[in-house]
Amino acid sequence: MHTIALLFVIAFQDTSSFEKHEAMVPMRDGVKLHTAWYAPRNPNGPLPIIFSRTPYGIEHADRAFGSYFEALVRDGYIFAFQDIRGRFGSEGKFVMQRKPDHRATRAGDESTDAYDTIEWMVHNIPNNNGRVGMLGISYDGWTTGEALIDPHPALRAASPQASPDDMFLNDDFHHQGAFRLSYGFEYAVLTEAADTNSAFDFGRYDTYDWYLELGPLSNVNGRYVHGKLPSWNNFAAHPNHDDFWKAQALSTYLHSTTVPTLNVAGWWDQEDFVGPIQIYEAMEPSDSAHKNFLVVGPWNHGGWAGGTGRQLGNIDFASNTGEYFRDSVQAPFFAYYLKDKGSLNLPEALTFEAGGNTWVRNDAWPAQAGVTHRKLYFRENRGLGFDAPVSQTSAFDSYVSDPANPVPYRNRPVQPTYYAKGSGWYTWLLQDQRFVDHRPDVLSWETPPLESDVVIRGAISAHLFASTTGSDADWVVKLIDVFPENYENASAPRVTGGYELMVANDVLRGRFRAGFEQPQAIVPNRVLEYTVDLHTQDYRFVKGHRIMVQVQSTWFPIIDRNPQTFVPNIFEATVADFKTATQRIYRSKTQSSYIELPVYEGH
Ligand code: PG9
Repeated sequence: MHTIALLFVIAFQDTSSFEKHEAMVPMRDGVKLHTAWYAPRNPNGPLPIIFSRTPYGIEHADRAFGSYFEALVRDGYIFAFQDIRGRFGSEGKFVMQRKPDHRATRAGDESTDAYDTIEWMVHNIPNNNGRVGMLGISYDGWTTGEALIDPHPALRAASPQASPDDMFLNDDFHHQGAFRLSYGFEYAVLTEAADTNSAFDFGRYDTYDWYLELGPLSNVNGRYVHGKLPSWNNFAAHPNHDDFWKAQALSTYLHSTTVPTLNVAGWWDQEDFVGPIQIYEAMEPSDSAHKNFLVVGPWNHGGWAGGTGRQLGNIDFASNTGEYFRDSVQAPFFAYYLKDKGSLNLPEALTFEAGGNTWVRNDAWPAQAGVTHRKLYFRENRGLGFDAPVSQTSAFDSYVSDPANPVPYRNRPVQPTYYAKGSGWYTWLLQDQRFVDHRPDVLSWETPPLESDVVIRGAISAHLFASTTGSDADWVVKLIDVFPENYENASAPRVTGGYELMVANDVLRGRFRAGFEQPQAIVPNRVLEYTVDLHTQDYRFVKGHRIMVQVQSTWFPIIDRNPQTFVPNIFEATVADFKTATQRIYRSKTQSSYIELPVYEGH
């Protein structure tokens, strides 16, 4: 393992107009946390404090003064940063997503640490106006969310951005019960192999082969990390949706919305897309004062923090969406609540409709107004259509899924996630899916070219009537926009005719079809209905494009290989448990697989 500097999307900027101060701030249990703040040299009066808490090291915190904070710097704030417990300059022990239950025992957690630090800052940082705003992306978004649990009264605005929520159901470590192998392993090494950031030395550029040669998951401890990574041990000890996972999820706690909150997500976030939306939804029922907002743009993980946000991967979104967010959403939000400046021009949910490339102001999310839920059916000859199949017989399409030859989740080479010289990780969700289209274990169904635009705005789900010859199976479903054969766009020259862009996608581990707490074996060859949550989207399939759905049973190595033989805990599966299986996807009148789409028909 070697030390790495985590590259965040933000560039260094001159901080000479600030005075830097540092302190070890005491928490309620005596642990001291390394805190730095930057105060403008010539303020025009007391200023609010913008505060971020991170496991990634605040020694380079001034990098945030690049584009991410540019508009905030213009408006005038004191900026404070803190290393969380057990990381970099802070005392105490790091625990991955430490659960917030220490208020009674007076031991510290991320929620009480935020509280205690805010209390200290408003009394010890000179020239502050008594108001604090918190923001951060991903882990720093999650620590921002933790501060919203019994918040300090001086916390007057918060923006948890790309924060994970329930890590068994979605986000970094699992999706619908399927373990995110490459991310889970590499992130545990990053944060737990040392007090600073580390990367696993694969000794290879393409990790696909490394993970395949790894074999069963028990070899991670057996061959490489020998029980030294607490998170890896927890993945193995908690293979179902138990209290361990529920106790870390922010949505378990956020049922009293008092602090104005700007939740931020990216449609193509490769790490924490669902979390922010679930946090927004958890806060909504108690938001009678209308202070809880959602913004979702055409971004990858944290993509709004730097650059213009006009392009992502090969795709062009026709305007500078990141700049728009920073200047016209984030900065006015904090100015309004922390400085009583300006007016708030935020709808309940601001979403970017990719494909049509416009911002949409929604009065609810998932959107309701003008939306009709329509079924898009799997049809004969690999077709898709809004008319239900008529065939009475048990019509199906079939493929063989082989765990020894799993479908790559992205175009190889699969560089290590945090590969310093550039990794395809950051934009894999936008890759042209033709790279797997003709594998025999990836089936596609598609509509004819659309005669008019189809706009989807809201919640999407796949309903597969499927059977397997095994006793467990993964069902990966991808909703795809197929560009016309004659497509040309000078702003997106790598999007060639027939490009297959994923619009929504996810995997369900079949053992969890009836609930995530108790896995159940599948009866071989029995046709069952599997519901795969494809979450929400705002997307325009433009006239002349086609809508495609792909189904497959491996997605490697982002998802570990399902042995396809039921074992109570896949972390304890042996080589002999991994077997090929024949999968059938049914499309008859009585067993009609479909995608439920929120079709927007308003004007
Ligand atoms: N996706 C990262 C993460 C957040 C929270 C827990 C674990 C991982 C991150 O980018 O911070």
